[in-house]
Amino acid sequence: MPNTADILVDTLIAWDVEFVFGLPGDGINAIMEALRQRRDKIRFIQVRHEESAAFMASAYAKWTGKLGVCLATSGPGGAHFLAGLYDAKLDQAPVVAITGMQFHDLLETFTQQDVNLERAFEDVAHFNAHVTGPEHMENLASLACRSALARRRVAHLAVASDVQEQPLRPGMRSKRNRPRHEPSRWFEGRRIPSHEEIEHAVEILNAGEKVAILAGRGALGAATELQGAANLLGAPIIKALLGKAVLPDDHPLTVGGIGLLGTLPAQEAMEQCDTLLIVGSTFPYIEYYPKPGQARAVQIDIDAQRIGLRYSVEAGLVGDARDTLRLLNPRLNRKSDRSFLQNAQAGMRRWRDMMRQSEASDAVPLKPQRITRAFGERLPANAILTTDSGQNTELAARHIDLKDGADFGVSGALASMACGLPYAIAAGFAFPGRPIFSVVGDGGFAMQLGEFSTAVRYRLPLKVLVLKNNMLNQIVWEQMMFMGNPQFGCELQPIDFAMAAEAMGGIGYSVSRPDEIDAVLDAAFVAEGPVVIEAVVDPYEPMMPPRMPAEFAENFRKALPETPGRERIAENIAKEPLKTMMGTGKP
Ligand SMILES: Cc1ncc(C[n+]2csc(CCOP(=O)(O)OP(=O)(O)O)c2C)c(N)n1
Ligand SMILES: [Mg+2]
Repeated sequence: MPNTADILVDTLIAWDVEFVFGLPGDGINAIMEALRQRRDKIRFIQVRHEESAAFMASAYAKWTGKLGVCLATSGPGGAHFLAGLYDAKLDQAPVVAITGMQFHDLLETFTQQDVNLERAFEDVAHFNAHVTGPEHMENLASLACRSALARRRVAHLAVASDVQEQPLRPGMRSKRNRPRHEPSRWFEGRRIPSHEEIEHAVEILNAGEKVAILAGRGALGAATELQGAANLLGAPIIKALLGKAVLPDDHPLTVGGIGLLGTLPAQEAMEQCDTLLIVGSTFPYIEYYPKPGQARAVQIDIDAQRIGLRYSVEAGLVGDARDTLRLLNPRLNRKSDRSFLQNAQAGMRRWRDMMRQSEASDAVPLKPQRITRAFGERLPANAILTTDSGQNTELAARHIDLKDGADFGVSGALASMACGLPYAIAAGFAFPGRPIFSVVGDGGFAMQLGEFSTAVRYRLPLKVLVLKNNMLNQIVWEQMMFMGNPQFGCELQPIDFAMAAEAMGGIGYSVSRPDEIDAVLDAAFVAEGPVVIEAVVDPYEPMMPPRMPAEFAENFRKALPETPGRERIAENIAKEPLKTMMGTGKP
């Protein structure tokens, strides 16, 4: 007779789960055994930290649209999941998290590793259940899979370790629990908006004179339709960070990213538009949207709950982006006045020239823009790019041009440090054979440094650019700009990341001068297997929004006199592009 763990793993297999990211422990020994027995049908991917496993499950789900599954033992193992699971919750990724618990009759007795993970995950998990036996698992395993996929949220199953070993027993089933009443698949309906709502949206968009489009992750896969809408509406496409791969970065219809790590023409398009079409995005920074009342807005989102989340929209189109745009586009009139788009395109040319200036600097210490650009220029069209949370995110967003066919991923709404590497590793399983690249900060990379050995173990074609500024740099500028305070608590103890990579069986390079870049990258890009390229970069290179609000600029000046490295910072902000961003130069 199968036991609870067998039923769980068989159900995952029936639901087409190919990978389980996790780390063993005595709270999940029976599940590990069930996985071992089925290792030709489902792969257990061993991580070095359960947080990474949860990030990998989240990322895998985001990369593929399929279930991401992670497994951790009772107590500390499950507790380590939390950040990764919140990443899935906030970015709406379908994840099934499985945790062990103590023996069922010792729960809540302060026994070893007695953490009530069901209670601990109450907020992060949309579906959250404590499995009481094999008959119960028959129901809950499929329901967890279906819940995660249908709601695009985290489903959590906690199973006491002895319960995992219990076999299905005749006579133990309750009267009402008929066997085999759960299907092993889920049914996905296509969602399209009503005819009336489409007509309403058409009226708004056709009436607009300066239409901007904000496209996010929900627009992935709708590039053709998005371009169709933008062409008809004469509308520049602003890409929220998670929508970076929606269109190639040098596409004439896009003005790049928005927000602290965005571009000036994207910000100006938001500031000047009279109509906004949001496609598959809930980019969280409300202050970067048009002012309330400034623009009439239409939003397309698969999730009705998220329509109107950031901006008061008049027409809400609940549906898949591609299907909805296909209904919308034939009804849109082609705008004869193209000036709004043309101005945005001219602004984008100026912006890109300005970026190229900063990327051309011969300064030592190396400018992070220069090495990021050089790294990015070598990416093939089918590259997968991940980044972390920090100034490195801004550098990857602004200075790497993704081509048609690339994919991009990062912890979005959670914006968690230490996501870049697990996202990259998950890409290795989601897209076997494709080259993977990651731009991370020294702070975030150090948090889960040991996970690099997972990339080595599974021989993933991964190249990690570590921007070593020995600083939690984004926070330096936030403390200054947001608060008017000098940096405090942001310096990092330097780590030799090239040596660390070698110590883990990978390949490590270090670069600290512009004249070394080509040779180092040439070698790194032909090297097989996981590679770390440590770039020692200027710790005093500010991270700025495309245009400093007056309040930020004032705070910045207030904080500067007491900030370590103030002379170097002053030198840096006197140069482009920071001069323009500070409002002291012209783009
Ligand atoms: C887990 C986590 N802790 C703290 C933060 C706040 N935070 C955001 S960016 C950042 C600095 C990251 O430093 P590093 O990885 O070195 O990147 P850099 O900004 O220097 O490129 C911090 C501390 C966060 N986003 N996530
Ligand atoms: Mg750093």
